[in-house]
Amino acid sequence: MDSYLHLGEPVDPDKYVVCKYRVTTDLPMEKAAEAIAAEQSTGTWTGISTLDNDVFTRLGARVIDISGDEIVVEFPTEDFSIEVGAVPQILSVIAGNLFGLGSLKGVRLEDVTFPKEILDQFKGPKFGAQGIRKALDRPEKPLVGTIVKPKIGLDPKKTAQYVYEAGSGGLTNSKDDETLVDQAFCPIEDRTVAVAEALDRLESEGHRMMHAINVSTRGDRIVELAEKVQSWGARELMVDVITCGFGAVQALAEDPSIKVPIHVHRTMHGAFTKDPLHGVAMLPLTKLTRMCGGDALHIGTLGVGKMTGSSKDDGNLAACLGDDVPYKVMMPVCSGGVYPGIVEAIVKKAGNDVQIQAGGGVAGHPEGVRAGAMGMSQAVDAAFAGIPKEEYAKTHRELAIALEKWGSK
Ligand code: CAP
Ligand code: MG
Repeated sequence: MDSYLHLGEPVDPDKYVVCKYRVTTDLPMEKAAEAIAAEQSTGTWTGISTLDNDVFTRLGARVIDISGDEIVVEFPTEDFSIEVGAVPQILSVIAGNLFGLGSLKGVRLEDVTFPKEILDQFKGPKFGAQGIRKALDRPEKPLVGTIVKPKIGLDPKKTAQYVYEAGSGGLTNSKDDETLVDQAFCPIEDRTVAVAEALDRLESEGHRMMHAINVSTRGDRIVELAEKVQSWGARELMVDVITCGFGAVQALAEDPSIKVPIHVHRTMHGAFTKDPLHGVAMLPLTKLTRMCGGDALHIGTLGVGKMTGSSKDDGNLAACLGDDVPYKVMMPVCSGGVYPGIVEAIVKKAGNDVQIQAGGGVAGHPEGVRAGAMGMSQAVDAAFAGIPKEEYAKTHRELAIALEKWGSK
């Protein structure tokens, strides 16, 4: 039997799923790379009599490159399900057993690229960034949003009041927090109806806004819940992709009865994205979320906000916006410890095709939610116009108060 090592051969992204892994091991790197290629394709820990040469050659993973602690492994498309868009099976090949291999101290999936044959199995976002912008009548400026805070505890009426104040302060988006779905203190039906009324009221006053209702629930119920939430007036849905699974995003995006965009949260991702030497980087997750139909996805604050780990730009922005895949653009969402003083820094890094949102940075404003929303909106307006925030704050007091309270970067 040949080896899984094909070092120096050209990578063939048209025929193979190409993965980049970072490996920490006491083994020689070739041995470690072979162990990964074997475990994830045709092999196991020992030679086996049932593996013939034909299967090995056709389906065996191929280690194409080893540079320092980074290895490139390509998997033949034939290793993947013929079932269209089968993410669980894809993940068990590219990000499965290898993480538990005792011979490796650490292994991290850094990136993956899929050949056209697999990309074409997926539909991508139904609305995408452009669809969201169109619904909000906001063609160019960054979207600016909030997460209703406290995370849990407000009743439907208070939630709707928060949304109304946020909208009257100029925000284009708001959303449930990831831990709020359908608790007794804030039933999802009552919340959705109350928020819909607040959004209608804002619209009658000339301001368009979306609020994403969190429908994260059991796999067998999520589409049904989303349909109900939509019938109660939701203009956007939210789903926690890691806890619900990529199939949940796909089920919502591909269901013809769902006619509103899907905001994708990534709660729990830190469990495997945060360690630089072990786990899965955000980038593969971003690519898969766009493939599965997320219209907007949290990508962190590019090293500026409160969350650590993969919050610096490690390709996620490009994976949301790039035209190298046959899908609509997915709106990148910068969230986590955002306040007006860091908006300029985020826009400088991310550009204008972004949704910037703040929970504490709105609800924590000394003059309340409406003023907090005004502070955030003013910060975005200043960044969009290229006017330094300190300059803009001279004529915009809500921004000035926010800068005084939280400072800036
Ligand atoms: C932001 C947030 C989001 C984080 C998650 C929160 O609130 O609602 O869940 O953005 O970060 O609860 O922290 P604040 P990430 O604005 O009050 O920080 O998307 O990076 O995982
Ligand atoms: Mg949150």
